[in-house]
Amino acid sequence: MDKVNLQKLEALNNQHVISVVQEAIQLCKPAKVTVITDSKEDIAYLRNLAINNGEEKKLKMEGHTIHFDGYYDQARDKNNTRYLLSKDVDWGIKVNSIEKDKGLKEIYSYLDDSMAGKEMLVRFFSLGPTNSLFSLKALQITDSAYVAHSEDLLYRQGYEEFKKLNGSSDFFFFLHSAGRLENGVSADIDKRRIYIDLEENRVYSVNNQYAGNSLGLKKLALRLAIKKANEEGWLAEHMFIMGVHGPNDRVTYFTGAFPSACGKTSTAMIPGQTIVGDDIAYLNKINGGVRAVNVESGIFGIIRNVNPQDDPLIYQALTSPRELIFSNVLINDGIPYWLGMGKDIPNKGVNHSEEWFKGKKDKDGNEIDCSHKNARFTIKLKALKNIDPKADDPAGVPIKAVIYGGRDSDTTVPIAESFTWEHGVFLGVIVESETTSATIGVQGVRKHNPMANLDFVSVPLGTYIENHFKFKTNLKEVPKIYAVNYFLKDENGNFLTGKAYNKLWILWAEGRVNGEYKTIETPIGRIPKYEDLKEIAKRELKIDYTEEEYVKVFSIKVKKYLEKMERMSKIFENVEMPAAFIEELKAQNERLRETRTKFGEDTISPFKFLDK
Ligand code: GTP
Ligand code: SPV
Ligand code: MN
Repeated sequence: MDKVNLQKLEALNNQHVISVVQEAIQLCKPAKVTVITDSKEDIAYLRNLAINNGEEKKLKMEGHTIHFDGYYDQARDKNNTRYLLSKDVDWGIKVNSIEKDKGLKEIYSYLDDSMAGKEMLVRFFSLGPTNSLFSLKALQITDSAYVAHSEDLLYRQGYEEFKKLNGSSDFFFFLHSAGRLENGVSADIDKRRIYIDLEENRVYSVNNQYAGNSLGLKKLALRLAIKKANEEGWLAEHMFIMGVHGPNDRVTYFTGAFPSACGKTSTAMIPGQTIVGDDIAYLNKINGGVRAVNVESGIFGIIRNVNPQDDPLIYQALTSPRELIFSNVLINDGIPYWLGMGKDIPNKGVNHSEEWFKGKKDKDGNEIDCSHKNARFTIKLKALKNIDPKADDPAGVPIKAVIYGGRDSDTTVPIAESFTWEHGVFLGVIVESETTSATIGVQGVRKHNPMANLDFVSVPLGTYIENHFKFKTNLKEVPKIYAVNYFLKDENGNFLTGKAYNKLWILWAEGRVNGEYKTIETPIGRIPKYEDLKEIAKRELKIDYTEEEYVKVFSIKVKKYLEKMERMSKIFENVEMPAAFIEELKAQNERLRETRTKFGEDTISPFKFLDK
């Protein structure tokens, strides 16, 4: 490290920072080390480096670049993401782990020399707004200028924040190397590893580039944060935060957890609302109320189906000059194209499979789409016109409602309100989702995904859930909890509710939180009355919402729900869960059984519950 860079490190007055950087240098043996501060010059250096080393290429439009991840590095690699644990643990969920000494030895061997001939970048960030009680500090070391640049768009700068540590070791540390590159992408995918050391608050990641694997601050930091939150009594969640805009300029803040690729960004972007964040939130109790901050300050969003009709604001941001990274889309003549963009797609170009032409097949004989289904864009939140004015508020925003959503084609209603906080936590625990392209593996398989956070849970599941139940303690105002489902399908496999309808459900919930609308009590929770949805649909969507549509999706599929409860009973049979959960499961089961006996039907129209 040269003198200038060393001075930048020393200015932080933190021996812990100096030693982890030194250790990383000894291990990875870079040709050069560059410390990036919060200065404009340092950030600009990084941006140019990504272009100069070929990790990003300039596109026609000013500020736009394209980055490709390897063909087999297009999503989170759950199999090779492991906790380093000194002893076997039973967390009540499948824990992907490796014995610590063995794991460290393995990953050190892959990191050894990994930066030979390359430049090591040292970056400091704040997870959450700066100057905030909510926020955590994170140190990222990487040899990928794309990773460092992405984090610059997605997180708040933290070099100055690190000075406030006063020499303490209270920060997360992420060491990443893309490993050996071929044509600009990680070549040794078979040696891709992401190893998490919960005791040291560190993550090592090697031989990968896809952001979910490489960017320490995203899902790797979430895993570390969940453990910390559990110990300290707050929540670290896979959640969006949004301002929902009701009548008379009323703004009510919601937070919502959906599994990957199941609707966080699309909910936070519902027309007429304002976005605080779309992926990761920290929730704390302050003065008897729940407040939340967006851990991030940008969006690493799914680009598929972003088009002028469905996502006008994102589309506008993606098609005007600004700093923006496209990943894994098709490039033809310096212009990006992707699935579902609502434009004719050229039949050749360059994409994540390198030179691409329509009909091209991969090694396994599968036809390669023009862009990957999990292709994404990276922008700052402030690129969006609907950014909420409080998006950077160090005190967070006051949360009045929490939403849990899955991807369920045949059982759960579009929206239901929980009877109590405990019932709401229960609804979060029983979220199921059909798998998507955001993780490597078969798609469309129904998987249990408690709080949409299963992939990132880093403590025993029972402890994690208990922390949610306990969160209510000392709250003067308890947020309402909703379970939503945008993905019901008809007999022919077509979605029953279009994306536009999501606005109905959310605005109904906003009304409920503010004391409006009566509900229909069903065994699975309180659902909207037809006339209220009809009124909101008329007012907000200018459509006539028909009774037929309503009955189709809000009928309670008692048989299907009972099957779901059976799946849950099985899953939790041998898991140590909080008593409150076991009670809720029992009560929900009983309510469903009684309902089936009373009505003698598998599917019950919502109107029938009115006559009760
Ligand atoms: P991550 O960034 O992976 O955490 O995902 P996310 O939860 O933010 O997912 P996002 O909102 O980007 O949605 C993912 C995909 O689901 C997109 O391709 C959307 O088009 C689709 N989608 C979102 N909302 C709806 C909906 O209401 N109905 C249908 N049919 N598809 C939807
Ligand atoms: C997700 O998979 O939930 C994402 C994308 O938001 S990534 O953070 O890259 O995993
Ligand atoms: Mn996510």
